Amino acid sequence: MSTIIDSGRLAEHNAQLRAGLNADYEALGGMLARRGVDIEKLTAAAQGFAVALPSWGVGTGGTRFARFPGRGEPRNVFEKLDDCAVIHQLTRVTPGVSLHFPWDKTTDPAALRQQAESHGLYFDAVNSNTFQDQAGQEHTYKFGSLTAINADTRAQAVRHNIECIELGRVLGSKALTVWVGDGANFPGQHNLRGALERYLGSMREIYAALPADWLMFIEHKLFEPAFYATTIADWGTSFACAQTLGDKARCLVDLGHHAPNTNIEMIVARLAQFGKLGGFHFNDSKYGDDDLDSGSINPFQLFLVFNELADAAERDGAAFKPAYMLDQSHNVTDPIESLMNSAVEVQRAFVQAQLVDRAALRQHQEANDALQSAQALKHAYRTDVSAILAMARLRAGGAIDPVAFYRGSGYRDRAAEARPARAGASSSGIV
Ligand SMILES: [Mn+2]
Repeated sequence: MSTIIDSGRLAEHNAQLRAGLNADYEALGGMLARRGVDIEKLTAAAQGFAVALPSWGVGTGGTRFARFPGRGEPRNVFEKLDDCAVIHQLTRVTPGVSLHFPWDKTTDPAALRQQAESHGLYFDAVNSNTFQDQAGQEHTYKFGSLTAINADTRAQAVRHNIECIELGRVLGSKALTVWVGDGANFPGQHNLRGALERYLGSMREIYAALPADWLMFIEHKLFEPAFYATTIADWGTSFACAQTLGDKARCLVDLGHHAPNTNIEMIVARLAQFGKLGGFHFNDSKYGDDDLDSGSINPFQLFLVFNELADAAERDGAAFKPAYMLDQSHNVTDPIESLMNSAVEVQRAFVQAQLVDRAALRQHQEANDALQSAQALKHAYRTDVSAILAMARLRAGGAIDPVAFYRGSGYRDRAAEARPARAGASSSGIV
């Protein structure tokens, strides 16, 4: 496996922090043992966890108002993969990369796959894009894509999704994520039922093109760019469509795509119960689809989501395998640092959820003891599992402190030299 990070310097970094980590790990292990928990099992679980990177996340993001480009941004999908490799080499928790077409389209997908494999990376779900017009495209998506009134526009959007599947097959992906911004800005602009009927008609054609071992993820979003009525606005619509389309269609939960204060963990529980939870786009938000770093605003919500996932895993066993992906927009940070930190925060929530004493929780629930039930969750959530995460990284060949090592590595300086800024470079989406 090729490495972009100097392994000698990484060994030095880890050697400097090793004694402190050992002491913290031993202290935490002793505390957990008194609770009947084997720290080694948790560390092994942490090492087995993975969350995929969004290729569009390694470039600087933006808002509707402006984008302030960072230094050394990747200019094409091969450079994006290099940045993803750095994130994975240091955190050891992000072996998958989710691509977005046509932003990441290449004439040589086999070479792309080879580069990914040389970095120890694979391709997770591929994402289609019919929420903006592409150069040379015949029909505009201004008034919708898969739901467009114009049949030729719908056919063009369907063709694009099928092309994504074909590219994904060469790359080794096993899923297609479909998010459409289709909807109406004015009451009366759409026949609400008619728009969903057209969507289902288009999606049936895409579904029919899925290979036997592929899944299709339907991503809902409450609003934006449609501000009155988005066709796939909520999990109920997503669920109904997934049920209608068939077993390979599942629902994808992007944490930012809900109204403020929505009980997202309950949505997760519902979708898991009915076998339709396909996966996640992790991020965080305060007001809307803010695409902030995972765990930066509401880490307790992230923990509660993973608590439901742990419950589902216990009930459904190995068959329960949702896809975990990050989907964030980094406007004021180095995207590599944000993605490393966010991946670790998602892994943290996963490990904290393993700490919930489920037998005790069930007893409290059956005794209608609301206070102790809540405490059972809080007890797990309050446990600082940082030493477990660091030990998992160290044992897998990563960095004890990924951000500190990255800052000292000079990677961004080298990237800035090798990748001089040019107009219209990397596409950095906000999706
Ligand atoms: Mn998303």
